[in-house]
Amino acid sequence: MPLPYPLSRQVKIERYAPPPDSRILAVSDVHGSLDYLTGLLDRVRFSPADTLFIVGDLLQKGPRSLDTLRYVMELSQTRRVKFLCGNCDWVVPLLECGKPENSLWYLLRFPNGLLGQMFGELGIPVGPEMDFPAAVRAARAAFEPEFAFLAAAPELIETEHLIFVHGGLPEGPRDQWQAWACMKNDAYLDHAVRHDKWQIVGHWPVMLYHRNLVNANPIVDRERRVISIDGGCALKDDGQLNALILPNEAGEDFTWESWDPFPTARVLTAQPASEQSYYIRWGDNQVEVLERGEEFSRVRHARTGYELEVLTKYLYPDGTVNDCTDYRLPLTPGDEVKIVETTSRGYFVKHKGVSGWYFGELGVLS
Ligand SMILES: [Mn+2]
Repeated sequence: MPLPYPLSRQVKIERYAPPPDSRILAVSDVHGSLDYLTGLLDRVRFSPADTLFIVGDLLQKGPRSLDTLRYVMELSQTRRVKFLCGNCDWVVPLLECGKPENSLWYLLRFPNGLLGQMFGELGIPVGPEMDFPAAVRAARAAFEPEFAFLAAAPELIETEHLIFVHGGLPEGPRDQWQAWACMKNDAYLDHAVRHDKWQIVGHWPVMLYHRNLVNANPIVDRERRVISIDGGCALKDDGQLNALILPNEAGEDFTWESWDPFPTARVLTAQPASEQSYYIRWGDNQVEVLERGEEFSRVRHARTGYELEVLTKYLYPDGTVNDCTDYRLPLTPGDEVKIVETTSRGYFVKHKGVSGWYFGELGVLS
């Protein structure tokens, strides 16, 4: 079925040449998590010599969309920041597509998103009875620079060696690439289109590509020349924001830095990896509760029959469960970990971007 306008609109492509000596950084899927973005930019010592690509989904789902947008707009005044739209940033085209009820539905589902925060600043109450078109008109008048910034952004930026696109490249010839298909291109690594240039994509949290453990680090697919960088910040409790660091010249010398807000600790006792484990993730998270406890419950994953213990607070009333794993991390004394959860049985931690359980002793880092 053909997509309705504006979803069918051809992708807006910007060609850009960073200065030859510039370090290239790529960040995606900030989703209104301003503290992750500022924390990460501090960590990579983001400077005027760098070029920062923001590969879409700057907004929505997280707590501070409007502040994050304003921060990036301000940063763009003094630094080289190249922002391209993801499906969650496409506020202007979706408002113009003639279906305000879709936008209202989205707003009611995510009242703390960009529009909700604009309405909040204007003192307009959000609810099913609101005059949505009038509220949008008021917001567009009051937040003219913000709307203009979003409307001006392309959905794809191309340099001599690199393509930055939120979801991925659609099949078919370039003049038929549709904007929406470039942004909302789910699970791209499962069907990625090979291109001469390296593609830097976000959109699909990278942990969803792994089966038995949770790994938030960028995935470099050298065969198809795609790097997927969405570390699940704002969407996953143990997520992180990744900054991919790329060479400006042709080359495959990629590194990355990550930021998350979790406290750091030092492993004191050794622990071997679990022999088997499973990762229950969003979209495939129906479970049967076998034994409900106050802190932990034993569940059976509906599709696979795999049984594991999960935190009871992760169980949802509709029979699904928050993302979780029973993976036990292989750790040796001296390893640095981030503490995501402290429980009576042990810790749920991250080690170098991989999440799992640790049942030994931790020393606090000063
Ligand atoms: Mn997205």
